[in-house]
Amino acid sequence: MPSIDGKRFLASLHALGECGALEGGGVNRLALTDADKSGRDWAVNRMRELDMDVTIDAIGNIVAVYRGTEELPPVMTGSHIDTVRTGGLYDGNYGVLAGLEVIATLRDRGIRSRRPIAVAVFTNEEGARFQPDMMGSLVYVGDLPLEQALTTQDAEGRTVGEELERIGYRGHEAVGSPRVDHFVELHIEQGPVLHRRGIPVGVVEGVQGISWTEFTFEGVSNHAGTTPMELRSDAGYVAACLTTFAHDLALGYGGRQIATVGSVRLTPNLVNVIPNRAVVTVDLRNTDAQALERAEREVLAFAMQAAQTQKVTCRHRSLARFDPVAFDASVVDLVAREAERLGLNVLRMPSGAGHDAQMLARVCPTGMIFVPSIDGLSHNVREDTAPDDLIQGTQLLLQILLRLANRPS
Ligand code: HGY
Ligand code: MN
Ligand code: MN
Repeated sequence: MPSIDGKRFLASLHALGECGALEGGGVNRLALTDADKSGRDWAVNRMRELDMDVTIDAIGNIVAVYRGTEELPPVMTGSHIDTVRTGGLYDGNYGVLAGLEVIATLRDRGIRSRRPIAVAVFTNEEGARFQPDMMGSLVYVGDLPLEQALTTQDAEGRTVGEELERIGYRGHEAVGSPRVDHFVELHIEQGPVLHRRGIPVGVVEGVQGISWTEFTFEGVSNHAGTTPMELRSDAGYVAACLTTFAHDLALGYGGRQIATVGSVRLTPNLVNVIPNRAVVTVDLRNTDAQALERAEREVLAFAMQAAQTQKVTCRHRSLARFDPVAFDASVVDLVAREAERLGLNVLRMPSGAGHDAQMLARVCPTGMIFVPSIDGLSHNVREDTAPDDLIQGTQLLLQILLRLANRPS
């Protein structure tokens, strides 16, 4: 098996990290911003340098194909290069650049596998600006109508379609092409498990369920100094109650239940005005589908009750909802086998984060490989992974892609 060029690969991570680089470290490449465009341009340019056939589809997914010796559906890898506002160098970027390093290694040696190998950059995996997350891959597999995705708005009212047009990535290729033979995504764990246990490879068995809900509470703005407590309709207070309720509910459930209130927007957001409006997001996740549904019901019931007590109205809408996903057992076993062939210790585990792989799993045999995140940090500018782990993970990806691309049937 050919060995990747670790130095070249690490340099590519830092080169892409220049696109949308934040002062003091980290990256801000929110989906479809100019920074995302600069990252996309960098990736497309690299794909073309590697003589790959690059297509851009109607939702902006970029698919680059390294031709095989036979015209067959490609084995695909890839991930995303959009980030959260306080992103790191590796979330998503690692999987895309590792895929390109695999191609560069094969090309250096003039190796052509039987099946083509594709590297994909999926649009708006993060869902930080436009919801749901994994938007591009969900459209790619046909489970989110293209029109619905294109008309999705951000908080300022700009649509996905307009922003794709503006950055020059509203492609003409029909979504979902090419049809994919297998999909394998390499990603950092983004949690503490592998690093804490000193294990270099996570064999990902699936992804936990994800539920994002936006609550809008509306009360009455009033003077902070003259309004007696019993006369208030304080939307901000209901938002605070919901925040602590969701947190305590997750602690009470135990197991893998987690809850996050990541965004609270108060209006008019002034020190001496009782807020008349609060828009709150609640992110609930669990590997257990029933427990997740129960948590959703309890959070909704509490929100309605708390609003009523404060004489505040409550509206809610789902921003994203995905059931737990199990990856294809044969791909999961292949990841474990190839890691062991490299003499690497492995741990079979679920993914806490959502990934494009959970969407590709709807249309082809799919699996994921994790490498450790130092101190489990991610969605944080200090996100970091040891260079050896990054290189080992890429070498493992190369072996798995070649096994799949060269298999006889
Ligand atoms: O939210 C997630 O799990 C992913 O980062 N989109
Ligand atoms: Mn990611
Ligand atoms: Mn992420």
